[in-house]
Amino acid sequence: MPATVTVPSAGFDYVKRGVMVPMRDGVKLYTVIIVPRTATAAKKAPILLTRTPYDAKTLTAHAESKHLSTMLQGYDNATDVIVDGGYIRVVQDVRGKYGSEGDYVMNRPLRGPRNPTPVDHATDTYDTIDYLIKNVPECNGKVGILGISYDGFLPLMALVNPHPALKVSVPMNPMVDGWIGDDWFHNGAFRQQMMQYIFEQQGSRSNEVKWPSEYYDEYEEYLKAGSAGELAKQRRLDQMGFWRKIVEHPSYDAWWRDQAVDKILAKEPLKVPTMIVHSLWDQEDIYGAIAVYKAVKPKDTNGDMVRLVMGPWYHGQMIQDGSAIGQIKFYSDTARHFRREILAPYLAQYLKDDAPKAGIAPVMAFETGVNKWRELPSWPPPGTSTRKIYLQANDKLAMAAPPAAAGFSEYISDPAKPVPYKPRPVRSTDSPGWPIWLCDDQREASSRTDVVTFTSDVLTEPLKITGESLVSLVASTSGTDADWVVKLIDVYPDEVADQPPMGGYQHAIAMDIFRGRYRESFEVPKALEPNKPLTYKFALPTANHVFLPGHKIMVQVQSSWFPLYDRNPQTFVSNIFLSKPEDYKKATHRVHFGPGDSGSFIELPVNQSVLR
Ligand code: PG9
Repeated sequence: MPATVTVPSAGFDYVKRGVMVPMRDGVKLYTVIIVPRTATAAKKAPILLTRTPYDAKTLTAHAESKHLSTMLQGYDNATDVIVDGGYIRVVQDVRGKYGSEGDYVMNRPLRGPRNPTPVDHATDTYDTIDYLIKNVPECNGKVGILGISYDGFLPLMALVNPHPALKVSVPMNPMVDGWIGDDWFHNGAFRQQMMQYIFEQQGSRSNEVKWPSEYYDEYEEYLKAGSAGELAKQRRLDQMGFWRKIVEHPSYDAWWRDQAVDKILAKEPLKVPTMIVHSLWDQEDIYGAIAVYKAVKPKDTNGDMVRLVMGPWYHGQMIQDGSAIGQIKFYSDTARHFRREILAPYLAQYLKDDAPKAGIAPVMAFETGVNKWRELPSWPPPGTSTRKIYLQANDKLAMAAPPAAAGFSEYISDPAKPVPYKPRPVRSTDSPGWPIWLCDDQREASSRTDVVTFTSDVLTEPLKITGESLVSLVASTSGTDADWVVKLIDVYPDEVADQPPMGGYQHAIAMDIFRGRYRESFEVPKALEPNKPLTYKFALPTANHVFLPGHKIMVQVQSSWFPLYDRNPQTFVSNIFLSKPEDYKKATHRVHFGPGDSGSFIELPVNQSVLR
């Protein structure tokens, strides 16, 4: 082997440099700077920056090709936009990961009570941009930041005291609030398949220490272990600081609230134009983008600072093929449309010296069911009003108020046989299994005895929903704690002419889980009174969907979603992470219905606007 190897670069259409960029505390961050030859000649190209904990070198080295378009293939590169736009591409490892110096803290909080150091992602972004505009001579002095997920959380952190050269930010599928509805918990139910992520992400600088497991099927692995805390003990996850924090903070206390990025940005002045990009079937961060939109939009008094894009995608699908998710087809490449017609002109407007105004509507939302992009003034759009749909006797679902008699549907929820969230074997790293599970056929669930279903008559008119459906579930348990999973489903007709296997498909439009102990307060859990009908109110993720004539609406209710969510022992314990095998008990669960609003219903954000 040669001591060093020289890669021939004659004919390459870019120049790549790897530099260590100094931060204000002396720590240096590994940064890949790729300058297209066109920019070398023109000396006026803008920079597109992505900061990442996922290895800058790999993200910019798909193949050491002559051509930038090949080299940037892979995770978190909107390759066509970057290459066709002639941007200087910069990808940087965050402190403590891969080539960067310093210590790594999971979603490092801003400086202050939760972070006693003088640095955070806002200062690191500021220092990086300052370095880039002074040390990349081909740059026109304008920088944009973009990224997906963790790399989408970072463009949001960049908005805190932003550098004046930061001209635009595009957070895509950002992780915003880890407790309410993004990666770590949903409404208090723990997403235990993230334990593996924590182990590998915090176990070593370059993720070379892997989660030790003898199981192929994670359903088996998590069930055998008992509680998430017990599995963590077996796998020595307690070595990782972030895991210890999670166990210390199972409820929504100040530790979580202080780090919620939407709450942070609500207090910051709006200085940088921002396009928030949301995936309607985001299996990882379905909460964050809309939460940030709600937090910052009221401050956008001139209407020129905030844009929201909603596409029919799984997590990160906007940089891939967006023609379908699993069986659900959209009949055009929605992701390519986003990149070409929305993202590219938007970035150009703010970053290029001579680009025209992009004229992107305040909200660009893909409407599923009719499969069309809509240009909207706001979200939810004008014309949205709530309409209740009631769970009723005989497995019925109807807008008409339920008849006078009260009643219930019941099932036994057995922690020894939790409801799988997707067909087994379950593997968190499975592709395409994991990315598409929110669109899996829900018939698997509806044929179980521990899932209750309520179905409407066949629709004769289209029904469009634009926004969050609000669940008002009246339910009881014979135990003292319980989880409630509520799913709003579009049931296809028995015959689908252009796609026969879709006959009768149960396509989930919005679903989420709520941990019963947080019914009265997210901060202070409380035991449930056995056998007492109690009301659980929570929002399902945003939808922009038309239930078409010939389809039916279905609501399913169940009490586990395993192994993604840890099992509720159904016996109240002070910390579910520490629950013991004997705490896990079968319980009888009842979903109640009744006259007026006394029973269970969902408030649908119905939109009357004309369908074209
Ligand atoms: N959803 C992933 C993540 C973000 C933030 C914290 C932990 C995980 C991701 O895809 O980056």
